[in-house]
Amino acid sequence: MVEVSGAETVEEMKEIQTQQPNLLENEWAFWFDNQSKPKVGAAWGSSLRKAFTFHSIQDFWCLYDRVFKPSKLPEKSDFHLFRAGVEPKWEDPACANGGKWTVISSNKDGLETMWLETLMALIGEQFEEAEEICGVVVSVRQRQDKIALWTRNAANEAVQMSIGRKWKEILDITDKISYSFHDDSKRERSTKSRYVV
Ligand code: MGP
Repeated sequence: MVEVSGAETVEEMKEIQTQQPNLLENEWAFWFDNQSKPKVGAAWGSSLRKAFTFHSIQDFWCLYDRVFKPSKLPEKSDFHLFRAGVEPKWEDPACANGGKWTVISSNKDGLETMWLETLMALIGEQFEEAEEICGVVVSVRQRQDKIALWTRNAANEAVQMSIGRKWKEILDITDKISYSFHDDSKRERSTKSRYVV
């Protein structure tokens, strides 16, 4: 058990622990996008919502446990965890010159585990190039579920390759993963892979 100075009883300790949240290095926000019942003619992003911003490990666990698990998502929906102040859109200045690494998942348990591992790596700032990372999106789809790690400077191949390698290590996967540029996605629906690791 973590020792809390100044506490003499368990009750006092619990009280102090609830008063002293373990602050994360950065503030993060959970978002969701439920596109399962799209409105006719609605623009992309019209169902995208910011849900909660948090700054402590306690709030993270509470939000994750109660809501932000892919198993709770209906088909055609996404959860996002992005740095506070960055919107999960190509149009956001932090994402505008960026791209994403994508991992495909063929089974729901694997998706759940990879999502949690990625969330913990982000809020725990496990990537050397942490500032390069905008956030992560989990997408539940009929064809195949996926997780995409969004980064800032797509053209910086060395940085993206390093992030891709580290992500695979965190997820403990050996299959190849690929990186696409948002700029390419804006131009055409099926985007080519720019980097593979
Ligand atoms: P996508 O991210 O390439 O794939 O977006 P998704 O949502 O996994 O696709 P699905 O078929 O599996 O559902 C698909 C389309 O959504 C793009 O071609 C765009 O038309 C639109 N879109 C997606 N994103 C992330 C953005 C965005 O950030 N901004 C805008 N304007 N449109 C987007």
